[in-house]
Amino acid sequence: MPDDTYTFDDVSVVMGTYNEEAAIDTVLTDIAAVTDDRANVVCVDSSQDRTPEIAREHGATVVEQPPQGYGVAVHEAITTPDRPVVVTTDCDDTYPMERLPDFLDAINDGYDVVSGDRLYHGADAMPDTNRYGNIAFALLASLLLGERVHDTTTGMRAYRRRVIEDITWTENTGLSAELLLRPLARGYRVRELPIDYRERAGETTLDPLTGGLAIAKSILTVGVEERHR
Ligand SMILES: Nc1nc2c(ncn2[C@@H]2O[C@H](COP(=O)(O)OP(=O)(O)OP(=O)(O)O)[C@@H](O)[C@H]2O)c(=O)[nH]1
Ligand SMILES: [Mg+2]
Repeated sequence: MPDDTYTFDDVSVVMGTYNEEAAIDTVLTDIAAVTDDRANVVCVDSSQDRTPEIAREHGATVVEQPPQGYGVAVHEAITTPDRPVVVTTDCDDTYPMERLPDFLDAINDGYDVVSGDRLYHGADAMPDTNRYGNIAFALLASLLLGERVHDTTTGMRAYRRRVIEDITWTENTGLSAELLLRPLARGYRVRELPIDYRERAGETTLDPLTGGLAIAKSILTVGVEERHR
């Protein structure tokens, strides 16, 4: 096997976890099963419930952090591992961990960022407001980038660690969009991979209106900044 072909020994799966007691056992069990227990797992945790204990029982690295929002947690999560491939996911059992091999294959095909596109298959499990919001975010981002993107706020992506290290990240709620837009604007090889999306296990902590406005602002800020670089 050539040196530049990665296996799950080269992969870290990382996530923010905020009171995900209802889902974390399933998510970490799925990751272990599909990666033959070879991916290392990092949870940046702000929970008051048993989430961090469950994560440790699964052998995950747990970094504790006061709750400061999605992007603060995920930024810590993506910059913690030292493995060459970093995969993000949410810890609410919405993303198909059985697709991890496809994400790794696309990295091995030469892509720098592989982004799970939930809207391709219709995202029936997504609340209507979120779905229409996500379609609007993708159109706005496509307009600013001059290139069609389909799902800017997906939580499931694989990155070559080099991309994460080469770029300065500024957004919080909008970090997911930023993690797609800046690499695209800078000419990294980015691929969107259609994925299924399931209904969330456990309660949401996100307010769709304030969250949505923050994401729209991030897309505008990042889009305009990248055009003027
Ligand atoms: N550590 C930490 N994790 C967070 C924080 N906010 C969100 N998360 C985690 O980040 C991931 C994404 O958050 P979600 O609540 O699923 O956000 P979403 O997918 O946009 O919305 P819903 O799934 O509809 O609730 C989940 O695993 C959360 O537990 C935070 O402030 N701190
Ligand atoms: Mg979620």
